[in-house]
Amino acid sequence: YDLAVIGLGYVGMPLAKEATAAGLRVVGYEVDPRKVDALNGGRSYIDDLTDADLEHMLAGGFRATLDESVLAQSRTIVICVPTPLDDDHRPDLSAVEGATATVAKNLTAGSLVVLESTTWPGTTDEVARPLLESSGLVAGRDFHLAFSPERIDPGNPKFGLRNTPKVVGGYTDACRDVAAAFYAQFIEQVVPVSGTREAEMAKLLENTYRHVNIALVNEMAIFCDELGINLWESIEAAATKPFGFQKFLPGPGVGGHCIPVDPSYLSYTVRKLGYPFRFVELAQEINERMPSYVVTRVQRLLNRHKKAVNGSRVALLGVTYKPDIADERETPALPVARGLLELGAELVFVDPHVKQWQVDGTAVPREENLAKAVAEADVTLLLQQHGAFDLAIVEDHGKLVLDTRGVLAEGERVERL
Ligand code: SAJ
Repeated sequence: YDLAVIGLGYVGMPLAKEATAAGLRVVGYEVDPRKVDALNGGRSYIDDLTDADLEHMLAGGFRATLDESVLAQSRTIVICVPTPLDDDHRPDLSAVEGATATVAKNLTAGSLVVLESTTWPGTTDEVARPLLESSGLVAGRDFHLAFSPERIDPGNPKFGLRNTPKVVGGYTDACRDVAAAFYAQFIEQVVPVSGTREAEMAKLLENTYRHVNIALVNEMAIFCDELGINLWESIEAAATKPFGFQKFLPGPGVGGHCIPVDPSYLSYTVRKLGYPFRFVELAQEINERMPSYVVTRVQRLLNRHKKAVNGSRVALLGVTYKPDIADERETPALPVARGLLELGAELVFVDPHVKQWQVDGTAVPREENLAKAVAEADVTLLLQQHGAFDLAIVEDHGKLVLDTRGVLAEGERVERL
């Protein structure tokens, strides 16, 4: 094979797709038999990969397999497995170590190994390389080793793998050049950097930048509410500045598997130097506090109308972490719901992408009909602006509404965060 992709998720599959479309012979290695069966059966479980895309890939020779020996028959091996946090909020590299150990058992001379998983600077050199060299082959001499961060943004209609510049750092300059040439076969722009750490750090910078800027506007939302200043307007006004300003919006908290997670990989590295990365730790504290702030705002809104949270019905609109996709990872809706339940609220949720939803094991009733949910609720809480939501219904029929996304027209019944 020209390429073996390890980890067939929302990062691995777009890579396999573009490489196959470029005429490369591609095989996907997975540890989950259900994924292998689904893919070889033409059933995609990836938001951005349709069954038609998959059929096309299969017709182009792509196959998924549980058989690790395919790695020994692949000139290039790219590792695209998750790098979550463990229960103590520390980097969990177990998937990367497992995948790399499997590669080491099947490593052949002259191959290229690339790590794409987001991780702390030094992982490729200090964790992956020793594991790979346990094969007896030496990085830079017998095989090439590189790091190239993934920049797949699920649901993004404009940017995909082909037209998103690809940063590449190598264990040696030759490693970098071989990896850059590999990606140049199907990605428009490759951005070589001097080492694997620079490539690892670029990714962490991208997402930490996003995380701290979201925390900035979240903290501003809190004091602007007390100052009686419409921050949403100020943000739109600031965004008219044609240079040097990027718009971020307050919200009920930060979800997903990138933005809340990646900065922890950076602060973990800095702490190894013996001091905190204060910016990130403060941003995490602010973003993690937003769900309870939202609960407080619901409480104040009800109280102003002589109601208590206890016994009130709250309609939660949108429980995913991002609009228009069915991904609930780290969704702030969960801690918001938990806080409201603790105060005795009665919840229903409305979300076209989520068929059933639980909070700590308790199922939250689902209301299919937005108008009904909004009309019957004492307060409606807009947490995610799904395109499917007819916002006029919320504005017109909501008894009381708290809009955490700044998309509704404010009025005596509708309040923004
Ligand atoms: N959020 C805010 N305010 C904002 C932006 C986001 O509260 O101004 C919240 C969202 O509601 C969400 C969380 O932050 O809960 C994360 O949102 P996101 O738009 O960053 O979405 P992600 O997690 O899918 O981030 C991905 C990242 N892509 C990669 O890591 C390859 C990120 O780097 C992209 O910038 C982002 O998509 C994007 O631009 O959509």
